[in-house]
Amino acid sequence: MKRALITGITGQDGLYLGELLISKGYEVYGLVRGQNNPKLDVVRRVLPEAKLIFGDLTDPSSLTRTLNEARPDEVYNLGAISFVAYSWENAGITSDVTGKGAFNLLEATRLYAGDNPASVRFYQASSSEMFGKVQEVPQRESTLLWPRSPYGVAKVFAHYMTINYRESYGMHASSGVLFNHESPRRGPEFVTRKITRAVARISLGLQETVALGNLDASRDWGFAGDYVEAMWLMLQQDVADDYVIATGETHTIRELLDVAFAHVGITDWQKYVTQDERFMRPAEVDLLIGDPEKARSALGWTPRVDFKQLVEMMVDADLDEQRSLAR
Ligand code: NAP
Ligand code: F7E
Repeated sequence: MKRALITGITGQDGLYLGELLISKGYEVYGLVRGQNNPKLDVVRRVLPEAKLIFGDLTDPSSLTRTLNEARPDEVYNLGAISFVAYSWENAGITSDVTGKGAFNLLEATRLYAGDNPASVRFYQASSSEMFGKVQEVPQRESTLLWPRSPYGVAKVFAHYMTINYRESYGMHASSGVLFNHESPRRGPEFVTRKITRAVARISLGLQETVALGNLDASRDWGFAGDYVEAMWLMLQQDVADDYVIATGETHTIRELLDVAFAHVGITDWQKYVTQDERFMRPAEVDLLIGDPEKARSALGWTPRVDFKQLVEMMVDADLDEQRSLAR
């Protein structure tokens, strides 16, 4: 039985990856931070088989203890402060967790692996946010990075540190440059879920309007359930490498609004949407569209859920949730 350690197991991807690995017969260990973490109940319900260990990416000794207890064959570093807008207001802690936290885990894993650094496979959750002010369209593995947020800068540090540990110590360390991926488990602060939840509530008469920021940004949105398969595939390769994971399609926030509102029979969504300066960013990433060709040819990975299916799945889940809350 293979053993895997997941940091960020309480997050969207952590839950999907935990389910995938358990379905493949892995013994799954999850790092959980904080005293009385409010997401513990969700993890215990979705992943009753997972063994949870308390620690924090900013606390190296807790990572050493976690590795000794979990004795993993594979380490998936999904833990991060991941909300881009928050990262301007909290750049220090974002650097500590999202950037230096990855280094802390790489170093703890290297020391844990001892004489055979490649014996423990390592996945780093890199991000399309690293492309920022994009230097090439579509973005691929070789595209120059130009981050536009403290979060993006922290991810660039973690990305290059992962490559450096591979090149310096021969670690089997891979970095997945994942474009935006969403699901009904997405945090409500991200634009997809904010919209699908508001659409559900507006259609049920529970909310009148939703306030948003920039409606013209374009994102390459995929389904989180598809993307965690790519993470696992990367660690099954003989040689570690970096891969862009994306759908190859891009859509604006306006298109997202079209599809989400149309799903509940509303075509004139403009009267339900206001724009608010508070949701504008100091520096925006205008256009993201990834080229997933390397992942397709080397890993055999392709996304299964398209944009419309994704948005409709999220609206349906929010309708169910809102109806059950109203009961
Ligand atoms: P998420 O839902 O925000 O989950 C982040 C996870 O990190 C949570 O489990 C959180 O724990 C944990 N965490 C935060 N601070 C920590 C700390 N100090 N020590 C240990 N764990 C900590 O993010 P996600 O959408 O699942 O994304 C997973 C990873 O992929 C993240 O690294 C994210 O930056 C990256 N990524 C995401 C996307 C995307 O579109 N979703 C795209 C590219 C890359 P708590 O529950 O305790 O807060
Ligand atoms: O914003 C615009 C906003 O917060 C998407 C994270 O998972 O993906 C995610 O980062 C776009 C931006 O995601 C609102 O300005 C408009 O252009 O959903 P988001 P993100 O910033 O792309 C990357 C790949 C990650 O790695 C991150 O961890 O939507 N937008 N109005 C808005 N965004 C939000 N949140 N709220 C609004 O009201």
